[in-house]
Amino acid sequence: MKLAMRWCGLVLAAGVWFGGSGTAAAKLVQVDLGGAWQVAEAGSAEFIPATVPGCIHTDLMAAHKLPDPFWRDNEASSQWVSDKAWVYRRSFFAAPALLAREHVLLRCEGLDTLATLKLNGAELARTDNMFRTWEFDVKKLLKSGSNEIEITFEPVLPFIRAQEKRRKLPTWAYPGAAYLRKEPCNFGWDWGPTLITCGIWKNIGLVAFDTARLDGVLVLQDHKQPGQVGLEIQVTAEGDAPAAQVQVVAPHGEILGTEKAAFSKGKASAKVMVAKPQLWWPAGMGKQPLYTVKTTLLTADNKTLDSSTQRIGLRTLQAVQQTKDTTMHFVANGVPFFAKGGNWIPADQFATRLTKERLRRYMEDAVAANMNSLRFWGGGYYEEDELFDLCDELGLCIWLDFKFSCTTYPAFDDQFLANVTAEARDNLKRLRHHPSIAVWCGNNEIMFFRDKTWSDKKMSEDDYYKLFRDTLGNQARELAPQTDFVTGSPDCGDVHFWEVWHGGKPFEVYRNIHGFVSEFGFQSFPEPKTVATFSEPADRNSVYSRIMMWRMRSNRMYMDVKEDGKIGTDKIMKLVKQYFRDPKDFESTLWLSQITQGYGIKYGAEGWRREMPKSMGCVYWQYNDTWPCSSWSSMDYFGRWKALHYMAKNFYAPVLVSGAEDMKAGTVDLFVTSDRMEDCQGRLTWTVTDVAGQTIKQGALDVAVPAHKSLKVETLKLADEIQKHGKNNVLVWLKLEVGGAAVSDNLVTFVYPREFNLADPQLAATVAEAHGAFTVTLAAEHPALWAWLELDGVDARCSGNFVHVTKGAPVTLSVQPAQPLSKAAFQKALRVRSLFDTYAH
Ligand code: BMA
Repeated sequence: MKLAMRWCGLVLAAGVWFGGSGTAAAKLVQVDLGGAWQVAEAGSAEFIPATVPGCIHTDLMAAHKLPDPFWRDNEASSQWVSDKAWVYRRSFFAAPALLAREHVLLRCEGLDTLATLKLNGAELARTDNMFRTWEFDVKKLLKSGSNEIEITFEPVLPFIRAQEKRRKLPTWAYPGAAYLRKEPCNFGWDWGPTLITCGIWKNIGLVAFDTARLDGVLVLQDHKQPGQVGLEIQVTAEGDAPAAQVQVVAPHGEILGTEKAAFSKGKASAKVMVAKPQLWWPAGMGKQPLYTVKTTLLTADNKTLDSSTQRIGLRTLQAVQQTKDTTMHFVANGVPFFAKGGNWIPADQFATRLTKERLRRYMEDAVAANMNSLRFWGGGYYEEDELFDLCDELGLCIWLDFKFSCTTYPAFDDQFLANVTAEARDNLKRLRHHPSIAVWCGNNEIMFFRDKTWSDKKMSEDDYYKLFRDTLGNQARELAPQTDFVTGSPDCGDVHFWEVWHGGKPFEVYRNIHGFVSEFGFQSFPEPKTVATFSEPADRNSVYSRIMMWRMRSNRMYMDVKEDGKIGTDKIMKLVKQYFRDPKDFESTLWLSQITQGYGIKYGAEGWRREMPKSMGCVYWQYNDTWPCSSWSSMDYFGRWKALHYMAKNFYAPVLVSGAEDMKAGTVDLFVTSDRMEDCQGRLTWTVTDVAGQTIKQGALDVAVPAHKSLKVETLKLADEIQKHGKNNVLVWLKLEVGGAAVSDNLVTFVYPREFNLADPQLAATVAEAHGAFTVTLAAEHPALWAWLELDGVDARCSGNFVHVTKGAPVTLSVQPAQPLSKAAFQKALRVRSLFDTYAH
């Protein structure tokens, strides 16, 4: 594995590329071989245009040979694609100067997955791991002038079936897939389709160099002395380089130090002291200044052989595992903090069509919802460099799983272990400098498949520890020694709590567990606009229509499983009706499922934040989607915020006001919870009304809000009011102001919302416009609960949504349409509704 890509191909004429002018004889050169390729089924002469990086499905779609697999049930009729072998090819030009270099390599940063490579007709190599960077010596095979490269991808199912025949691996996922180092959820998951890709999914090109090149740069930080950070930059090289030069540049461009170090046994080490360091902090705790480390490999007469650039953050960041005295928690620069976030899954089944812009928006939306952490879950692929760059810039702390999930693995096979070792080394070296990485984690949920010995359900603990704790752990400890490593999730004191969704229990059981909750979740349907992208109008008569249920994968991990989606749909509907009422129509069902999901996740999240430090993390399942579907996500495939995402913005607020109700005692304990770095003073106002909105009682108190603490500040005794008005007729409205500005509000009830006999709230919206930006003020005569707005036919992002409005307490939201709208068009498109509108009256 080499450092981050520095492709520098020059285009001369269509389809002809070369690099290396021959003048800077000693410097490493890279020639990009991405771009326009051709692809055909093996044995066919009918080549179609292909794009590299890319995959076979997107190439076939672009050539109109494959209808959109996301439309209705097209997934089923798309299966032929993965049953075939596909040949990718292109020609390219190699200049004599390039061939004159000492070493000329073909470098493939990602081949998905069983590939045979040919250069000018001769077989070069076979590969079997999509997560590795493969490099091959091609100096002898290359010709001066035109060359032909051809990569054939074999279908993977016959391979894994043959392996399974020899020895079956107990699994929750696709049978046999664990034999192949390929994105596990590509075979289907309980939220994603079975669309098995192949192709050149990352950069490909030639690398030519003389003498030596960089192999790795490890930056070690010493924070022990106050007021300074000592950096030790360890450079490793391949070949015989005399020296390395290292330069450290401050966030605003000032050069802090340039040091040269000689190599000894393939390693050079330079030290730079950073005085008055600007520390990198998680989002909400401070800024994210990024320093630059520039490393140059030098010849004896100071000519550059190779160079690389890395952005780092000065910080310590730990994942402290659970002990009998403390719960698992994160610590940044010595400050323990509550991790607030979600679980990230691949954001597209066809990963190569993700753009940097899409990734940026996903990460900005995490910060917009007051998150400071994300878990990059183990069933996907090692995420893009760009994604980590964004997390570095935004202060999102990453729990980074190695890509092993929900199945046993053939740890008894030494070849498999060697393959995995190379994969781990590639990805550790690629990613380890990112300040956002809080912890490397060996696997997702494989501890549940661990037993004394192998059986038809489990793998042996010896093999489990050999693979996850030792093989992966040893690589992590060697290559990223300052980042914590844990064997698995939940195998380090974190909690995956599935009693609600998979166990059929009510949301209240969230209050029975504590700790660092790294998975828990409840599903909802996507909103109408998203449903319309994959369905015909007739599919939208019920969430039990065949096409709606096609999108429900709980209990149906991959296509061949004979389950039509009814089990999962029933699970959503059961809690919708338990907490709310029967929605009156299809659209109301979609929205009410989202309100139910948000209601439940909020219930858990607030409880855990309230009891910090007993609980120190809430990372819900799941943040995003891989295609338009019903799922646990808070944001759908198109990035549309579900009700949960808007609610997360509130329940993850830096300073939270919340209430814990006790129905039996008729009390509400009021809490303020702070993730701020400084203490502050607040004013907490509470108002008790009936469901018609009439005030029964109110009060206010000044509260001290200490940094990183949660405090019970008051107990409201409402037994008399409950007695008089009825438990289903009492609402407790909370508002917290700091420095005169509202920072958090909340609503506490003593019964499930289904028991409220709501009056028509007469919800009304007033629109104001300034320079293309809109504000909408929602007002109501009676409580409008979970009031939300949307624009017909136009996407919009709101400052808040699914809010509670009542007489005398209007709510103003800013709304940014995705496309420019006149005020008249905005008003025409605007729709406002609340819980009341989802029921038949
Ligand atoms: C957990 C995750 C995923 C899965 C989710 C919902 O086990 O790790 O594998 O999608 O639950 O079942």
